[in-house]
Amino acid sequence: LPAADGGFKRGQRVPAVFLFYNKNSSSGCQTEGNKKSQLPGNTTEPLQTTRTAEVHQNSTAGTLGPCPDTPPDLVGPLHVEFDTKRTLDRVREQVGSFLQLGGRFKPPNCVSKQKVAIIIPFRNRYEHLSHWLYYLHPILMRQQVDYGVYVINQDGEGLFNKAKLMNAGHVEALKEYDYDCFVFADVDMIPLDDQNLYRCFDSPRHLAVAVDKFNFHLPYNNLFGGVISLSKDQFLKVNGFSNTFWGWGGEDDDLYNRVMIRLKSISRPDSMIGRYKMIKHNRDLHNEVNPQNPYKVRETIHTFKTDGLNSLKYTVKEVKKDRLFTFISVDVHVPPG
Ligand code: UDH
Ligand code: MN
Repeated sequence: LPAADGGFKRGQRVPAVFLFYNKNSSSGCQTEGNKKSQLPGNTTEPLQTTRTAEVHQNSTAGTLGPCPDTPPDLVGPLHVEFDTKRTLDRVREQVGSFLQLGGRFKPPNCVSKQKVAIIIPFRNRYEHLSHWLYYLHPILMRQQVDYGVYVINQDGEGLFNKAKLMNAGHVEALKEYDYDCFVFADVDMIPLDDQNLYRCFDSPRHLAVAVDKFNFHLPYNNLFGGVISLSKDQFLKVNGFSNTFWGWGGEDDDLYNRVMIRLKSISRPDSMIGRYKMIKHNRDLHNEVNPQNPYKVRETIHTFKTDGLNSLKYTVKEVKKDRLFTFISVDVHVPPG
């Protein structure tokens, strides 16, 4: 892969145009960020990874130090609105010049501790994708992440399988770059605070803890969906997602079970920092609630060792490099009937 300079000159900072923030928000939010949530397994320490390889790579381009643990250009609460005139073309004009082809970015003046693949399960949601890219690229740049955005499209009209798309995204991203952290993000989930770091932690992390559609509260304590992060090692330890959840529901609870069985805990940001807007939408065609899925969630303990990354089968139909993202269309082998 080419050295990702992200269009910046060495020493240049993320442009001020990306530092927009919510003028209407109350200033009290910032201090909330220091409170630890009461959840078991909560940890605020980012995962430490060995980084000898990247140091050598980057040392040819000068003497870049490691990025600070707390990115200096974060602005806190964000103003988020879904302008209907926003299109991929416009977003490409607005943020494209800071990216390498395929939606890749590296901070220009420091070396990130983690290499993060953002995996978005997708079919026929281009309007949502425009909003996601418009908001997330600048946030991720301010967070000084070395990242790539992977839109994993389910080919065809068959029953949707979000979890299998996630597994395929993990495998395909690793073919391109030595990612050590995976953020699995629904295309309609937009964070409301850039202090919610898109990186990996000592425990698998649930980032979307306070979503507007649930009145900014966790609907149940074991919710582990919307936006989550797992290190490569954590994801391998749980054998990824199940491949067998067709239609809507349950795959996130099954992953939660896998994490609890194998890794014992999850982490979450504080509920002020972990705020999200979900873009309003109707239920998609061919992603109806599957009444069998809740029964499957009770069986995780018996199924996870043989149903997951080690049993994953899919066919790549197309790989396209957009400026803003890598689009990978996969046939997930929808069962007949
Ligand atoms: N997704 C797609 N295309 C689809 C289905 C799902 O891209 O056809 C992806 C997308 O990333 C989405 C995620 O899968 O964010 C989760 O699917 P979802 O947004 O349909 O799930 P959610 O729980 O909604 O948000 C369920 C239907 C709610 C209907 C509410 C009517 N008021
Ligand atoms: Mn949704």
